[in-house]
Amino acid sequence: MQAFYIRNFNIIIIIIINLISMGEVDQAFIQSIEHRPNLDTIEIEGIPLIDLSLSHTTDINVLVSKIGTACKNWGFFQVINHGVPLELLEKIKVAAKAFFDQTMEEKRKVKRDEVNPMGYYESEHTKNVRDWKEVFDFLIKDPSFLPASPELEDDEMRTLSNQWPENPPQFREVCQEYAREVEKLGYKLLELISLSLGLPSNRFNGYFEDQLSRMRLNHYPPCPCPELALGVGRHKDAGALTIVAQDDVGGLQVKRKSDGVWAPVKPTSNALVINVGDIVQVWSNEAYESVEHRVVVNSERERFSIPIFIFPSHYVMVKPLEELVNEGNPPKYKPYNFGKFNVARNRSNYKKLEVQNIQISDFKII
Ligand SMILES: O=C(O)CCC(=O)C(=O)O
Repeated sequence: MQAFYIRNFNIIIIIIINLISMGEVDQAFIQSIEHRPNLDTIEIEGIPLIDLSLSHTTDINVLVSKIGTACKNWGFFQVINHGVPLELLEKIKVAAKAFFDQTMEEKRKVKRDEVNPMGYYESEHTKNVRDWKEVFDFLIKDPSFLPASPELEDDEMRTLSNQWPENPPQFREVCQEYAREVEKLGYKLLELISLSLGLPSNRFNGYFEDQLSRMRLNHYPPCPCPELALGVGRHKDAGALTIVAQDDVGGLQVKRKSDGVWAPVKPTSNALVINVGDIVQVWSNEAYESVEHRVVVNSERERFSIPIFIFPSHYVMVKPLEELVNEGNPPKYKPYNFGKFNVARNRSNYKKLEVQNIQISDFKII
């Protein structure tokens, strides 16, 4: 009986603390109960760490097989000896901090909006809940071209171009140099993924001639109610591949395929985090899956992360690859135009929609 009272007392205290925190924080940040994070520290082994260096003792087939297994079992892995110079990795983290440390007035000089979605933004929504973060986005290929609207019958295109801040000094140069190096890694990984599917290494090359890839700097400030909000809400990445540099704070979590448990991606010195996106899921006809992930925040330390999203050209029709489908394994997705998909998907970044935004499951053949 006493235990019953103590348990209920604890629950009431937690509810009161949550209500006080909710009072401090805009309701737009509050996740619905089923999506709130459990902040207990959990140690989970599993997300593979793959060494990309090919010494004379390592057979390329061993590497390809490790990549294939990681894509199949997790959709996520980390890589070391990836070829991105470590000093550059350090420089980009310093540049990110220097940018976000500026005043709001300074950052808003390069504020993005629905018309020009490249630049600084502090009120992005994921799955219609506001994220506890601020971001700076830029295109790898500048300018890039995108459909003007998601409507299929509308042929109008629009031009996207980057906005660069005057400060901090060298910010643009460091961002662009880092992006160039990570882009090379991205294509190398796509080659390994292609080989792991039994395809020629250059199978995906033609899809990226007018790539819409972009890089993002994420800053997650300390949050007074980390049990109620998320740095980025649960989502899957719409592109082919994502490559993330993270600092040592931790917070990225992956929904483990085997049991749906949220598994932390442990910060690992000098490593980059890789995840396959929706496009690889469709190309591979679900041999590989784009896995849901999210970012939890904490009340003490700010966190920085730097993803590069590898996106194909706007005119690419994404569909299961012919070589990977047959009578026994028919296509699981209807073809869709990447540019139109991307435009539709980005609509929910700016405002809370009443319904879930477009997902690749909308193209699934049942
Ligand atoms: O912060 C991270 O580690 C990942 C960020 C992420 O998932 C995103 O920006 O879409």
